[in-house]
Amino acid sequence: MTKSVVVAAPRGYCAGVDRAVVTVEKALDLYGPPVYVRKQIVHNKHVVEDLEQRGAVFVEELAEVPEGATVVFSAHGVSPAVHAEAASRHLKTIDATCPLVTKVHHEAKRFASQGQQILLIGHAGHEEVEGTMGEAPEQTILVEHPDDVAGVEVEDPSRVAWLSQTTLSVDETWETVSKLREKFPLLIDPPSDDICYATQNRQSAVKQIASNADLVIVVGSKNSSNSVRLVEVALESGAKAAHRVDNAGEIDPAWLEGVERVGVTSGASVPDALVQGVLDHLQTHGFPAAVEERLTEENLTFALPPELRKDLKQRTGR
Ligand code: 10G
Ligand code: SF4
Repeated sequence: MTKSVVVAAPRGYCAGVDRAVVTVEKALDLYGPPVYVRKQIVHNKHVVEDLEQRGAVFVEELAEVPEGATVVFSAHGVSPAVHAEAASRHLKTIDATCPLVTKVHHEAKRFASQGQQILLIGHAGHEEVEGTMGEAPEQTILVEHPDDVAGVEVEDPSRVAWLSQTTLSVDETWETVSKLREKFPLLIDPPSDDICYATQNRQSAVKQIASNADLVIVVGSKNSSNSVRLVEVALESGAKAAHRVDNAGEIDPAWLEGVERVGVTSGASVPDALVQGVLDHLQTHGFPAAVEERLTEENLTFALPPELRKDLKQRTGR
């Protein structure tokens, strides 16, 4: 049996996650602990635990933040109602919403101001969906799955547009959109893709390694939508088995029995050290060193939130 391990690239941190994590780190340096963060800054257990140890305090709602304190909004975005609540409680806010999520918020506002009804493709209860829906709650209908299209009722079929969460399955979203367009032929598209470059690249990269794999291991937390999608995409692309783990310690020895070809990747909120931990684990269990299969390069970076940059500049004089 010739064993092999292929690790996909791109994988791991996207530009929006990197910016959000650095935002909390810099805020801790600049203002000192505690720095409050509304919701998990990104959906990764290890990132959250690490920042907690450095003095970040994660809260579910703004009511838990003391009057006048500093609070960071997570990368997934918040609704205008949350901004208004923060202002009314005199909180100092730093908005770490990914600029690519903000772009979708702008699209929602623009469609709503044109009198369009918005069909938002996404998952109920996910923070990004709550934030985007909050831009035009009266005019937005959530569509979770292609099978839900049959039950969608709109006020005027000639005034409908669709938008989506940034971390969905590309293939399933196109299925939903084509069903929506069959039902509403005048459906308006967003000006550019809402599913972001990082989601698309990680799904395309896992497809490449999955078709030939007996097992695909996806590193990511269970509430990380994009990580969970990678497991589904791996299975749909031909992997014989695919599992998500938070870290190497969660690998079940039974998964490795009789397995020759292993693929490894990680979601957009996952530090690469955790992937390295999985590769090391495989090596100690009889597998060779991993070979990377890279689909494309990623060079995108985002500037830190302006409110933080302003304070950093005042501190450093630069
Ligand atoms: O995949 P989701 O949206 O659950 O988030 P994540 O924190 O695991 O990954 C980064 C993606 C975002 C911040 C959503 S734009
Ligand atoms: Fe931004 Fe995409 Fe990363 Fe979300 S997954 S934070 S939209 S780059």
